[in-house]
Amino acid sequence: MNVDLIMNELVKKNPGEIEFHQAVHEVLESIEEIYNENPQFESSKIIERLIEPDRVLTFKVPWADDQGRIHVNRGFRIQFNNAIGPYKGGLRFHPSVNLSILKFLGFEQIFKNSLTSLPMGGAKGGSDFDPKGKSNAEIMRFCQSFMLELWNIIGPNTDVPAGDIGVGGREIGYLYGAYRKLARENTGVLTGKGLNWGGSLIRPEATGFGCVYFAKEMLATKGEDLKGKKVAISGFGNVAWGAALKVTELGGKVVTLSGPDGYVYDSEGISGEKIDYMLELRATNEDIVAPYALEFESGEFFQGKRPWEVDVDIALPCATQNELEKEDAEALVKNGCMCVCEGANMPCTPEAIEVFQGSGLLYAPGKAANAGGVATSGLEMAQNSMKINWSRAEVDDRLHHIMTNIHQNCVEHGTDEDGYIDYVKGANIAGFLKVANSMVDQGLF
Ligand code: NDP
Ligand code: 2IT
Repeated sequence: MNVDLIMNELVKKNPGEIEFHQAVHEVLESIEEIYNENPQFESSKIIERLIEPDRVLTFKVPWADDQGRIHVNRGFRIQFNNAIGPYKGGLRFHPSVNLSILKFLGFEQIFKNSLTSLPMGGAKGGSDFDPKGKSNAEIMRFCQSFMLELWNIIGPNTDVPAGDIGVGGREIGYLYGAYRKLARENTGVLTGKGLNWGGSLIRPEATGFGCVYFAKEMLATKGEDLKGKKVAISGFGNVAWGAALKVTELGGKVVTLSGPDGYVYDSEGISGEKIDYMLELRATNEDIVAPYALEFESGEFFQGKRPWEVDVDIALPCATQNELEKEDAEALVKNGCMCVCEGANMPCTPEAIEVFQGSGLLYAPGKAANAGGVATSGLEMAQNSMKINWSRAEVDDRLHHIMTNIHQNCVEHGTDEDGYIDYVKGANIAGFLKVANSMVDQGLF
């Protein structure tokens, strides 16, 4: 494989899709060596087949607002690869959603799902619908219209969507209700469902919990743990919330959260009712964190700024892609940060990652560190298939075990000669090998 040649071809074929190019480039660089050592990959043209999605569906989503005005959004589902299991991946509702963003997310999902050790292929979907300022009734009508197109191509053994930015428990509920009506069946077709209708305990917390379990393993390689550590978290959504809960439980102190409007610094730590307040903020559909500083005296709001300028031991970017750039990375390193563990998908730019790895700091990419969300989705699917519910402790134990296992896999495939653990390389190689070998075994499709 020649990385430059493949990238040139990819850029030519998918012009302007910069996030997709970025995600593919990172994987190619990591797997180049192992790919070239295994001639069956080249003769089966595995990489060329992996970077082209199996299929892309785009569709119209018309809906009426509370005043009766009609709007039209675009819906997407990208079924990227199902070599190791049914297509699986979240739905994102955000005005920035386009083909490039969903292709980067769908591509990453292939490797992430492979790392979980559960049988799940890679997919992603969503819409450029903006939930900001919408009423519950509007969100419901939008979800119903979205599902009117989607239901036909998903199913418990074909494609199982879940949440992502802008899609949480409420949206999964409306989507599931519409699916059940259209398909005339009640099956485990979505994950992140409510507990009363097929959901799994721990799924809401899973991405954040998993990310912190992963950070704990990273710290242990240096003989460290979370106790007494100051932690910067970005975002205030589902992932940020779960991470804040687990950091606090393990004795760390969360000092920031953030939104598109800026960040909040709380020197006393964001714990207890302050973490519960994050759910309230998210449920307002207003998409701002500034009210935190009005609600809690110890909170200070920094408009238009990012939390990476704060002096912390650990950084958990949990908001969105490319939210931590080179200058942010330099600031974190300068302040003595020892560990950066990605809760979001691709939140650090390639230049920021270079700074982290160059400084020898512990850095883990989202496809390994945030895999706990989709892993617990896989556990929800398993429970749905068996028609039983596991206890909170059972799901949490399994999640913990899966994250430890992913960490071990990264160490095995990513440890450099000088002992530095390159988690990017480790995650990409381990995730890739299982999928690539499965594709070779199953012939040309
Ligand atoms: P949520 O919608 O619950 O929360 C995301 C929050 O981050 C939103 O409030 C969003 O606001 C905010 N945000 C977006 N951009 C920025 C920014 N530039 N600065 C600060 N805040 C921002 O989504 P999730 O918590 O589910 O997802 C967060 C990240 O985690 C995403 O990258 C997602 O792909 C990833 N992820 C999610 C998983 C899950 O199970 N939910 C699993 C694995 C990864 P706004 O809408 O205005 O942008
Ligand atoms: O990015 C992700 O892994 C998710 N949004 C979760 C996907 C899932 O199917 O649970």
